Amino acid sequence: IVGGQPARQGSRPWIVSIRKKVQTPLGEQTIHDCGGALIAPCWVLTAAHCLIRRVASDLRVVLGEYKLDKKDEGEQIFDVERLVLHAEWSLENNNNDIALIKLMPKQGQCVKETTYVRRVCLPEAEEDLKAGANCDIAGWGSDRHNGPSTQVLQEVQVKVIGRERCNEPRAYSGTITSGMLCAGNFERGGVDSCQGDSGGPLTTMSDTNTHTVQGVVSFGEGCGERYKPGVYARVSHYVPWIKGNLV
Ligand code: 4AZ
Repeated sequence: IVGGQPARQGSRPWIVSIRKKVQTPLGEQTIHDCGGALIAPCWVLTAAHCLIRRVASDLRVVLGEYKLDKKDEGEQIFDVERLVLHAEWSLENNNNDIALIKLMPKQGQCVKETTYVRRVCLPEAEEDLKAGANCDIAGWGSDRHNGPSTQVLQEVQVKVIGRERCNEPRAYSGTITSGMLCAGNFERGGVDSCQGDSGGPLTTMSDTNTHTVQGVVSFGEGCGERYKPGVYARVSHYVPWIKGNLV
């Protein structure tokens, strides 16, 4: 996250750390790979590009995560049962960069909802966010292009940028589809997602404090540059796909 600040522990209980297992001389460890969002007790929403060259047994999901290098109070850790990538995801143009991870239940149950671990809501199908709408992004990604991951969960507010503007020649020049959403600060830059935030949620908050996942961190040119806002998979466009795959 570029231009952000540490989140308060427990303030984003739906965010997860998707971790890749690695063998070290000390035995098996895991390293943070991508973000995701808990949308049902056994299901995490993330980006398809996070799961390229991965199989379920390579991964572990940590919920209630706050400091990456610490065992935080309220953490819940799951192996992965199944990966579901959008069949029309394209690595060439980043279209349909959305996927689901099914957690492996323990004794017939996945997540136990607590103050540290909770679901986020899905939007209505094709619901549209207005340009200028305030959203939050959060993650453990770098705070600058090519920087390292951050240890403490970071968050920042960004504004939705209309598709027309995001498709201007000085921006993404016609490559932003109806399955994508741009957010950031178009003229100034400085607030953005970055490497390691991929797969994580862009959320909105309603007047009744209900949080809804409207975007999934997908791609961008650099991080925090003017005219090159972050691009997110537009979750409302994929609600039928998501609901149809939660089985
Ligand atoms: C990445 O490399 C990445 N500024 C993620 C998000 C953005 C850029 C790059 C958006 O995973």
